[in-house]
Amino acid sequence: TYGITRPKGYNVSFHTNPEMEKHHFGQTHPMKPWRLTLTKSLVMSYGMSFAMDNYIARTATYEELESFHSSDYLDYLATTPADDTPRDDYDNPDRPVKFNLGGSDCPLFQGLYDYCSMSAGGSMDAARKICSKQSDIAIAWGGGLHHAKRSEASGFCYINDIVLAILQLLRCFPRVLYIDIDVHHGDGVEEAFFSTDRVMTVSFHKYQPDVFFPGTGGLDDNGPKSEHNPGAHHAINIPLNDGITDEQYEHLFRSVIGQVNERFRPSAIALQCGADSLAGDRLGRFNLQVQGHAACVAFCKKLGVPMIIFGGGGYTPRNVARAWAFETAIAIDCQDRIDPVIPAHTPWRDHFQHEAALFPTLEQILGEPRNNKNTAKRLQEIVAHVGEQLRFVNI
Ligand code: V1P
Ligand code: CA
Ligand code: ZN
Repeated sequence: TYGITRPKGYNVSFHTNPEMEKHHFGQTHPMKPWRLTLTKSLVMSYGMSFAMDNYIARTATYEELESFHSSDYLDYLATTPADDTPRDDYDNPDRPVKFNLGGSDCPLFQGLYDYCSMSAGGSMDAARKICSKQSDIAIAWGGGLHHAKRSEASGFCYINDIVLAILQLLRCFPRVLYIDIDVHHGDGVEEAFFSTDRVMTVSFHKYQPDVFFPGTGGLDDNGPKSEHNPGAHHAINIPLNDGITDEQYEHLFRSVIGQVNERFRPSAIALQCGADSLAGDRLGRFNLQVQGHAACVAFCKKLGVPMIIFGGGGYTPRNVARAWAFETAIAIDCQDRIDPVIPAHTPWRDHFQHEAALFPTLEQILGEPRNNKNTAKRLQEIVAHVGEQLRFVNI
């Protein structure tokens, strides 16, 4: 064993549902729910489970989903084909696309409604454990589906489990800070809390309108600026270019989140850890290593407020599992204890017999490095802009 023990003085809970991982978006679709199985197998093979409270996530009820989504949308989602429906019914290209369901990004697949309620159930369970103070950090890698809107699916996301979880947190905490390190803009969460000053959203993402999904989240987009809107200035966007490195990202993250923390004084944090910001991601464009990505988790943990950690994007499954396993280790404070060499006896090696030799350590990711198009000058401008926005924020 790796001698991993429970952290002293605080509790970490881990929320998963093995049924969720069995769902398929389709052969060519980049979202692979089995990356969750891979993550869990790596976490378990290190013995990290002994240091956490492990829960099988409930499926969220219709009423729970209704706390954010419209009943029109939920009804349509609920009547999508169950397991025994012939495939040609929902594979039919002439079927009208309603609520953005059924296109290539958000396909209708077998058991879709169950998949969504399990993802949401895990995140809501995590929020409840934080509210009841039974957990100081709650981990829901099956959540983090930040693009879903009240009545619309978007970018592989159908139910916005993050919004549902934050709504739970708002019952017990005055202010919630949402941080999103997925390579895409966290538009659904941002929009949901546009009109409240009790949630501040901060998304770091690649920004290139008309080229990179979803195309929103420019530096000046800080929420509707009406005098009567308490939520004005409570959306922070960090638009980035291709190829950002660990060093730049860590510096930026510390400066931005450090300032935000001082000004907004969150009573809880919701951290979306989309792993598509890692180097070598099939959809992403950044050059982050596991260290750079995980440094964000470590920094947030040090702020000392209760936190939910969500998954999100991540399209090179072996790298997703590496990052999320390492971030789980940070949550339970055993990152120095885990042997960086992937253990020989785990399903990990069976999955990647060939790659295992090429990717010997948990920390290191090999991916074709992308040209870094982020200048020091631009990053300084971004930090300065955040400072100016925060002057409008008073608690
Ligand atoms: O670019 C688009 C849409 C489709 N075009 C009409 C514009 N969609 C993206 C969606 C990315 C979603 C990211 C989700 C997350 O933030 C949270 C879970 O990570 C897209 C891309 C792309 N390269 O950006 N869809 C697909 N690729 C895609 C590829 C193959 C099959 C189906 C979808
Ligand atoms: Ca983001
Ligand atoms: Zn993403």
